[in-house]
Amino acid sequence: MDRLVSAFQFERLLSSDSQLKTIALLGTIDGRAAILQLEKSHFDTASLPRLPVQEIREIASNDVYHWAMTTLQQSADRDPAAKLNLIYPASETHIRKYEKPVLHIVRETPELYRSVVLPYIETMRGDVIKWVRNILYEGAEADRVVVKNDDFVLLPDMKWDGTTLESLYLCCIVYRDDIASIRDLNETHIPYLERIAGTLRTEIPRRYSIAGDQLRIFVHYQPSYYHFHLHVVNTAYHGLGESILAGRAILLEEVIDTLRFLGPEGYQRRTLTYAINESHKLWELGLNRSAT
Ligand code: M7G
Repeated sequence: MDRLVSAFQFERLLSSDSQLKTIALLGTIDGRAAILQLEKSHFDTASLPRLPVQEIREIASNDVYHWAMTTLQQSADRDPAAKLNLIYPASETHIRKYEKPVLHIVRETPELYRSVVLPYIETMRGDVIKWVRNILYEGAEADRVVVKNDDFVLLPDMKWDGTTLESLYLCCIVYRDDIASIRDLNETHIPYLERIAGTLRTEIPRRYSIAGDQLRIFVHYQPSYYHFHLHVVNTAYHGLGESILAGRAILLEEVIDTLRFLGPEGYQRRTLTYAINESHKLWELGLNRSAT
């Protein structure tokens, strides 16, 4: 990875978010597209009472108030300055995903799902989810797995630094490959989903000091990857931007209860209202005609 990062040739800024303290850069490595994302780290309170403050440039003082800019003592093992994500080689879909979003609320009717979204999902179910198969069957990230059973593998999400409990973010990937998104769920899946929810809420507190009811368990619609998976995040954590907002995230228990009312057709009966990025392929494929 060190070699890849040093070979990264900057091309343009894809996005920057002052609230999330992230930037995503597009560049090339050995002539192929690469995305480098940096996210400034949270403070490591475990190192207190040692103060990490290094250089200080005072801005002003007034009465009992003093403020300044500072640098921090940092090292990649303890107190890292930032978390780095590299996607290489990056596809056109990756580039669209990391570009500054321009979001529109769309209403996806059952008809639009069948005519526009389903054919798109079919095209997305190939190599793009290689990383999922690697985790399920090839032992990728095996040393980080939190729970593995007949239903799923639970492991730290790529978005998490793996240590800060406040921003705990786990990804639960199921073994079933017949559920691309919530659109494939119906009432027959209720016991299955209840079992998963129950296991997550009892097993995670055994491994992290967090209560079962402090876990926000949700799915995305649209997800980026069409193999059923759940996001599991500390309820105290809000620094996830669009990923956790209404219009993208749907709580697992809400999904289960909705299924009780939808009958055998399940989610394919619903009109789903959500936010979609203008740069998402589905926007130009037809969702632009369904904006509210
Ligand atoms: P999503 O709802 O399909 O899309 O979630 P999103 O990425 O727009 O949220 C997929 C989830 O899987 C995200 O939370 C990703 O951060 C996470 N993820 C993606 N990849 C490629 C990996 C990976 O290779 N390893 C792990 N542990 N998590 C990943």
